[in-house]
Parts: sequence; C-alpha cells; structure tokens
Amino acid sequence: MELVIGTKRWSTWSMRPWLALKRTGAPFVETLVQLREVETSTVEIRRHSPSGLVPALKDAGVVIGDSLAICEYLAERFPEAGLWPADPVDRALARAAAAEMHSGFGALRRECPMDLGQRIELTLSEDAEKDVRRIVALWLELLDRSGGPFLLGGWGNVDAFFTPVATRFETYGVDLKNYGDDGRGEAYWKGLLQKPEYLAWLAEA
Ligand SMILES: N[C@@H](CCC(=O)N[C@@H](CS)C(=O)NCC(=O)O)C(=O)O
Repeated sequence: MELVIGTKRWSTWSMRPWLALKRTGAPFVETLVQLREVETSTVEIRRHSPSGLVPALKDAGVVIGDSLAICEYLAERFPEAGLWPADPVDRALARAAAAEMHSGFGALRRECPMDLGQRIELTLSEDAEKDVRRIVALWLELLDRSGGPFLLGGWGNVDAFFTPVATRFETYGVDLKNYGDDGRGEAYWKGLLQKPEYLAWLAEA
C-alpha cells in the first residue's frame, strides 16, 4: 500500500487519509510530492495520480484519488480500526459531517489556509465567520449525542477530516467562544492536536 501525499505543512487533503492510515497501524509506503514547486509539482503528481491531485492511494493494482474515498476504503479494509462508528445512525452522522467538511466551508478554507507551525493574525470575513459558527454548531450537536471526547465518541474518519480545521483555529487564533462555543468545541479541537497520529505528521512538517 502506497499513499502519495503533498507537502505536510500545507496539504490538508493529504493529512486526512494519512492520519486514518496511521491509525490502522498497517505498514505503508509514503511518497511525498513537494507542492508549489512550479517546475516539478504538476509533473510529479501526475506520475502517480491521473487526476493531478494528491492524496492518492495505490493498492490492489488501482489508484484511489480522493481523500474521502481513501478513508472509506481504509474503513472497509481495516474494520478493526473503527474508522466509522459501529452504530448505523452514528455512522450516517459521521459520514454527513465528513462530507460537509469535504465539500464545504469554502470561505474559511480560502482565508485561512493550513500553515502548520505558524501564528497569523487575521480578521475573518462574514462568510468565514458563518463557516466557523456552523462548524461549532455541528461539533456541539455531535458531542452532545456522543458525550465525546471525539465527535462520535472514539477517534475516526470524521475527526481526521476536522483535524486540518483544528490547525487553522490554532494558527489563526480563532476563539470559538465568539461563535457559540461553550468550551467543548475548543477542548475538542485541542484534543485533535494531541493525537499521536497528528503529532507524528507535525513532526515531519
Ligand atoms: N477533493 C480532493 C482534493 C485534493 C486536492 O485539491 N489536492 C491538492 C493539494 S492539497 C492538489 O493536489 N493540488 C495540486 C497542486 O498543488 O499542484 C481530495 O479530497 O482528495
């Protein structure tokens, strides 16, 4: 199994399946492509990934080229890792939240690109503030249901999807109390950044 990823400091999409794969404990080959290298990035990525995007997982003779599809595949391949909740209703909620992250929160993503290890002062636009408010509401709803410590109880794919958001809140000093948080949202994102899988990624960023 080979996971092709982009620069660890910036590539949020790569981080998600990398965390999930680490969590399974399965051995894998990591192939790192440096992003933003004008001369080489595009050619290098295309050598591995027909879509021209990372991450890409090579396994069983195929290339799976999307972070959510990779995480779905890992959950099926390694059921003992518990990457989705066992309960079907919890599983549907976890999938919906991961999908909302996968396809949404564009303003926050644009204004606050992941930049690990940096501290940046910024005033969020109204649209980005709306994204943060929605994230907080979603987190609290799921934490209410599960009792935590992660969104649906134990750490899984949905938490991998929100880990890059946690890094943004840290880098840009976003205080969730201004967006409807009662403290549990902040405790949740700080908990994500303490996970050994994330610390292993950060150490190599
Ligand atoms: N929907 C895709 C998005 C992947 C994506 O946009 N990857 C970016 C890097 S984070 C990329 O490969 N960009 C090409 C480049 O930087 O040359 C996924 O979830 O995997």
